[in-house]
Amino acid sequence: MPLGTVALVGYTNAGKSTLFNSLSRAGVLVSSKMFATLDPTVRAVRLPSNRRVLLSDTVGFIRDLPPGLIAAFRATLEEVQESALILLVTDISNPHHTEQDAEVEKILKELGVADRPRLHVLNKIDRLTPEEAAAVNGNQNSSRVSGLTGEGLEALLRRIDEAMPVDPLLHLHFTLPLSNGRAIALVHALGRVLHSEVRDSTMAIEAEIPESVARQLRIAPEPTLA
Ligand SMILES: Nc1nc2c(ncn2[C@@H]2O[C@H](COP(=O)(O)OP(=O)(O)O)[C@@H](O)[C@H]2O)c(=O)[nH]1
Ligand SMILES: [Mg+2]
Repeated sequence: MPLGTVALVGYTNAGKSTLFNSLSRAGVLVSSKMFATLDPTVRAVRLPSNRRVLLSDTVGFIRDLPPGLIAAFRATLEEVQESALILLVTDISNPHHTEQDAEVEKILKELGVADRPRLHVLNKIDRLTPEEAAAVNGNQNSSRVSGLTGEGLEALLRRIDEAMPVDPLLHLHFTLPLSNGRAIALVHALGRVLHSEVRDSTMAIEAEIPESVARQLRIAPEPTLA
């Protein structure tokens, strides 16, 4: 059961947050409560194949970001850098969408993720006339959708399923500090916890978790005592 993180990126107003909400509804939200309290921009979503992925919303990409903001901006985009798959969301109804995508592309390069597996999401297809919509060429790496009406979302979820790299489950014993609620929630949402036990201020866990999650949380296997 391969797993990982899918990051939504795109210019401000492209419809990322709307898609974040409609995709997590369409994809059967899991562990919503656990995540809502920890990080409102990350949700676990089940794909048509039944595997789970984390979907991550990001702040808008704006033109000419002041240099002073770049550090803060980078920090919020850590999720993008650690993602297995990037969804580049375009407002296809905006006459400047080509320019906007070029700006986003620059930032993806800056973040060092220009080569990350990617799907292009042509959003707001509902705002086009049938003639305009027909002229928008979808291809293997692009999906025409409307985050507002839900059109194309099931097909997009299937694309995501196909595009996610294989991410094997590892059977690990490890401990996490109880103060690291985010990590504990991640392990429970994306892995299969076989045993857990609170010891002082840590949680000792035996679980099957995806390799990507182990890497992200820097969980190293602990020698099991014979
Ligand atoms: N017509 C239409 N409007 C949309 C669609 N997706 C988003 N919007 C609208 O576009 C605006 C920006 O959406 P939002 O999700 O906040 O964009 P973000 O800045 O990329 O997160 C909002 O007014 C949304 O209601 C869509 O598929 N169709
Ligand atoms: Mg948003």
